[in-house]
Amino acid sequence: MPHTIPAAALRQFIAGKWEDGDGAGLASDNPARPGETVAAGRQATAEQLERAVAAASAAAPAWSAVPMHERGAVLLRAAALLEGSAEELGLELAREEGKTLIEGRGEVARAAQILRYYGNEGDRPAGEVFSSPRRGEQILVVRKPLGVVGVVTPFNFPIAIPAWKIAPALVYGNTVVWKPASTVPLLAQRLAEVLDGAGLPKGVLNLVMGPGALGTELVEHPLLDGLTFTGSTGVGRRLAAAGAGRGVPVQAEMGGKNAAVVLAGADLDLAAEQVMFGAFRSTGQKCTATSRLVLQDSVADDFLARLTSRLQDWSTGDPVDPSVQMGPLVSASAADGVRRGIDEALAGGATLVFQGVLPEEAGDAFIPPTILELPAGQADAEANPAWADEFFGPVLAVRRAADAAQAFEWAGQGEYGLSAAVFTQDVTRVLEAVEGIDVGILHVNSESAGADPHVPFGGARKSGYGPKEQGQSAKEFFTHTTTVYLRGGNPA
Ligand code: UN1
Repeated sequence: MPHTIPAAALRQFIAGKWEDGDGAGLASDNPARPGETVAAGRQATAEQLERAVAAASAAAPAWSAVPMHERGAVLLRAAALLEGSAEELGLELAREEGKTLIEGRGEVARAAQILRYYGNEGDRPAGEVFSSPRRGEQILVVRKPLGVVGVVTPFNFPIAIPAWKIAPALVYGNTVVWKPASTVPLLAQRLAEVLDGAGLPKGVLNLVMGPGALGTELVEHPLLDGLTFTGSTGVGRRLAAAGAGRGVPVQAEMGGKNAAVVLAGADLDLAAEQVMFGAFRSTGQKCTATSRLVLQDSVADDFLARLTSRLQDWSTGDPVDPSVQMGPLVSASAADGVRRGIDEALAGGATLVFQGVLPEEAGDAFIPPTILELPAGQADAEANPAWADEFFGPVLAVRRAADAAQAFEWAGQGEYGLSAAVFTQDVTRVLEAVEGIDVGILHVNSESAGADPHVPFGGARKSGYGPKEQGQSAKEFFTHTTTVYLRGGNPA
């Protein structure tokens, strides 16, 4: 039983060695079981961060000289190791982060898939050849690593998001200093152990666990050549500004306030299922989660009846129980913030359409699936925090639109522009949505969350800064180019 599992020991990984942190205490707790410590140790100090960056810097020239094919082979071995541990790691993930066991295992499998994609990148083109306007010349665009890259990752995908940053960083020849969210240090350690076990040379990957301040120290470090971040817009912008001040590139994936639009004529059962997944899987803690629902008036009541009837069977509870569909938020304090948001939304005129029930023993980190309908008046709806702000929890804010044009306008409102979902069977409406909703990711007849490793991932406006992640856009961020004008030494 999970209660009897002793807390795992947390360690830092610096210059190829596992060592205790020298800083303050660090522990991760099971948000579903107050008082249960999942992992414990000590934070890294500024001195340990310094050694981590120095190790990454020292390892950089040799690692960039390793053929890309061999760098990819390390990632392919890591993918296989990760797959072999999916059961244990999925359980640890559920205990430390609070997502369900099925989602936890799924995330480990996804991290393996990401490692495999970038592992195979070792065999794909590493640059480009252009023709020259001059005879006897070719132009090569050669890709080179940035050097030492800082990786700062959030709690909500403790293993998949780090994999999709670290894997491209490594295969394109960079070395890494990684600072994970301090709520999920154990899963960070597990991924670092896997990469270490797969044969990464010393110093190529370094892991420092500790407070957010370490992220700032990283980006300000004179030996750091780039930083990739996923998390809140506030922190992302501060890190981006600090990077810009030093002239180093920063890639920041930040918040979302993603809408699902359900139009007349859509398959309402399919839409209800997908909206439920988009809004409530992972307890709504995805930057791609659906938090706005815009319903065409003529189908609104029918759709809400189908959605709420599905949610009646959606149980919230301890995520390691296989019969449970939704676990707690990552912590009681995260849940407090969401509860405050719900109260403010209700005070601002929203009405409660649906709220699931919690088991009696549920602690303070739990919030049931919650659907709020916003006031009909446009100004009141748009000022409502459930419409304007990212709650990062299981809360869906509903509005009714007269037609598709109004629905798309509302779906694209605000400063965020990460993802959207449109449910329709009319291809004309699909084309209007592609043109009319300014988002980085648009799903047609599927939920707003989800990402494949070979295609660009990222948002418009307040949701993203710098090159997008994944696929070939990852190469854009993790490399710079040397354009080589190449002629023979002895032109005719
Ligand atoms: C997904 O939609 O499955 O922080 C992935 C996040 C995103 C990842 C979403 N960067 O939630």
